[in-house]
Amino acid sequence: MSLKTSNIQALSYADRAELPSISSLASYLLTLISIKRSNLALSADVHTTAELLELAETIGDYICVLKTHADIIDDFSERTIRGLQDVSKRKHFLIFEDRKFGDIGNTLQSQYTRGPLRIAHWAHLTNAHLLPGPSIISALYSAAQETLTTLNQTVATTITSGGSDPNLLEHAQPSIPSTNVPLTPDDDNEEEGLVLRHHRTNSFNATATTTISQTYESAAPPPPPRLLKSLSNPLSSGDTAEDVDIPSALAELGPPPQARGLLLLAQMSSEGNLATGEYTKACVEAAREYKNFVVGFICQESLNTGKEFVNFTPGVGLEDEGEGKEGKGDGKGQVWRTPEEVVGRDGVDVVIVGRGILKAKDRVAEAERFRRAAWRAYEGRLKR
Ligand code: S5P
Repeated sequence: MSLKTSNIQALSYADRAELPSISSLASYLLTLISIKRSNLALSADVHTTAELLELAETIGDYICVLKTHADIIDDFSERTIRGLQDVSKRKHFLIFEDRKFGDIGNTLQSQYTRGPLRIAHWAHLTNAHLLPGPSIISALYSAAQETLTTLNQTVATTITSGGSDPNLLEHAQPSIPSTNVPLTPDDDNEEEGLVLRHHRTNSFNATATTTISQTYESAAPPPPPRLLKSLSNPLSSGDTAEDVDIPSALAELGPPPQARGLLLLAQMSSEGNLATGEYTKACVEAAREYKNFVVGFICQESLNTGKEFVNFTPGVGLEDEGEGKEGKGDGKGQVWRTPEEVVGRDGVDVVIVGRGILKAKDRVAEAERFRRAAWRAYEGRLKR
């Protein structure tokens, strides 16, 4: 049985964003893609925070997703996280940490939420192999839910002093900040989203209230239907991003929903990989069980049996590009195909491009070339 579906080719991204069974994050992403007219994800495989943030800043307008490998950034820190979040809000793209989880549930929950990377705190999307079994999905999901709850929790502490000594409150003060709230090293930095307030009075019955709230993302409603309607026929408004009023549409769309999403590595781009056949089918089956969390797949062809999953494909290059490429591979197992092959012919949704852009002399111009090529391939598919 082929996993491909033929009718997926006929539905626009905006139409799919409205499917009743789609997850809020997948719906948001498909709408974002439609507005920016970009089905391009940048694989920002660089080694410093400065380079990562510069890439995000300069390429951000051309992409729908920025993919990171946080563990290859030499100086990864809270500054990296905050910088990325700031650019992703201003430039409107989702952040995808390419962690490729593959351990047992108990271990990966810690890997997802703890340590210097704390991925669940900042990455809208991450990915996993299904090798350990479907419990990998439920374990990541519950860790994501817990993290979101903690990130957005508001702590209000009221202390009533019964004594006459006004210093009592001073003594009580240090116990106010709750230790189970994930305070960041710069926890007094209001601009970055954490608000910490102490209201004190010196009166006999003193009340101290500490409010701690995170403003990483607000709970956004689903994309407005009117917006989706105006986007649902992408062929009517030309193929350049300049043809649509992107800033107003993005303002209308608002921030991403308060959610985390998972991509299952159902197929891989590297030569001789074992993610094929029954394994790929098992990934699709597992995804169907967790539609509220699994946003889609890392794959090489459309696995979109229900149309609500978003297919991401790495291993993409432009035919005419020479620099950094050795034929159609990198000599280390990677195989590159063109946007026309993967989007136009094989029906995937988003192309993931790393070195094709990173090794170019003019990265911005190259990102725009990839964006156009991938968007044209999508439009061509819709017309067929
Ligand atoms: O099968 C895969 C899955 C992934 S996520 N093949 C891949 O190449 N990737 C990732 O996509 C890989 O880790 C790298 O970050 C990116 C491809 O980079 P490029 O430089 O070859 O475009």
